Amino acid sequence: MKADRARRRSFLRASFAALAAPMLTACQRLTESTWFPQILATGETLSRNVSQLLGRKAMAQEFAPSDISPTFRSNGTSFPESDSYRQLVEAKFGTYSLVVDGLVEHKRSFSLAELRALPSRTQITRHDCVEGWSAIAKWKGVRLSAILEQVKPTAVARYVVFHCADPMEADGSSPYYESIDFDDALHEQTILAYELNDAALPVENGAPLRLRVERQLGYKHAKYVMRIEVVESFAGIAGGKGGYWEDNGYQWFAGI
Ligand SMILES: Nc1nc2c(c(=O)[nH]1)N[C@H]1C(S)=C(S)[C@@H](COP(=O)(O)O)O[C@H]1N2
Ligand SMILES: [Mo]
Repeated sequence: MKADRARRRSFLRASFAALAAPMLTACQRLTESTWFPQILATGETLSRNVSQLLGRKAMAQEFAPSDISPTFRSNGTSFPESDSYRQLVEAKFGTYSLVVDGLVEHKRSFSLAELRALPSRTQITRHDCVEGWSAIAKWKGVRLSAILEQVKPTAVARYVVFHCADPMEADGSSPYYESIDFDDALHEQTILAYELNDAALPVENGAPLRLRVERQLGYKHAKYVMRIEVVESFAGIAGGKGGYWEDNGYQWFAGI
């Protein structure tokens, strides 16, 4: 039994290596950058099956303007309970800045104006929440790949972590957080949205900046993003599972 499982595992590992090498080369060509981390050569990805892996470059479905849902509800936090967030709202987010740090060559922060000046993308997509509701909306935001190009993740970087403004505990601790790998971080449809349905992103939907990672479930789409941290592992972050809901038992890879 044990030997059988070991054999199967080493077979999987060998097939994976054969698959990963050409894909990695393709990715590198795609992004034309030397900093592109070795996203596929990891044990973590072994836990996803091969069809999922091959599908990771695929685009999420996009819809027509006529498909947009009449309302886009708010779920989870609808107003972060902290003095610093309240001050941001009062200043109409003029004082907001996004901190980008961790395993990057150039740590820095970006004002909303600076983010708006970076390459953007507009997309009409469907949001699917595990609680059993979906809604189609139009999102506009800065491409996460454009931000990463500015800061240059180092060669050991594996994940991008989003730290949010909303505390999940009544005492003001445990801010919501989420993470994705570079496969998703560099995907064309992965944006930090500042507009919803052609208007400034409302507070209840994550103002001033929220993640859209269209091929994953709702809880991955971090709202109220204050800081992006590039890491090699989740070990030092909250419960260590890579996200608030993950620390509470949800899957880290929430592919739709
Ligand atoms: N910071 C933060 N991000 C979050 C949440 C949250 O409570 N706090 N809830 C998540 C869940 S479960 C969903 S379904 C979506 C809801 O986004 P919406 O409020 O724009 O509908 O945000 C996700 N991102
Ligand atoms: Mo959700």
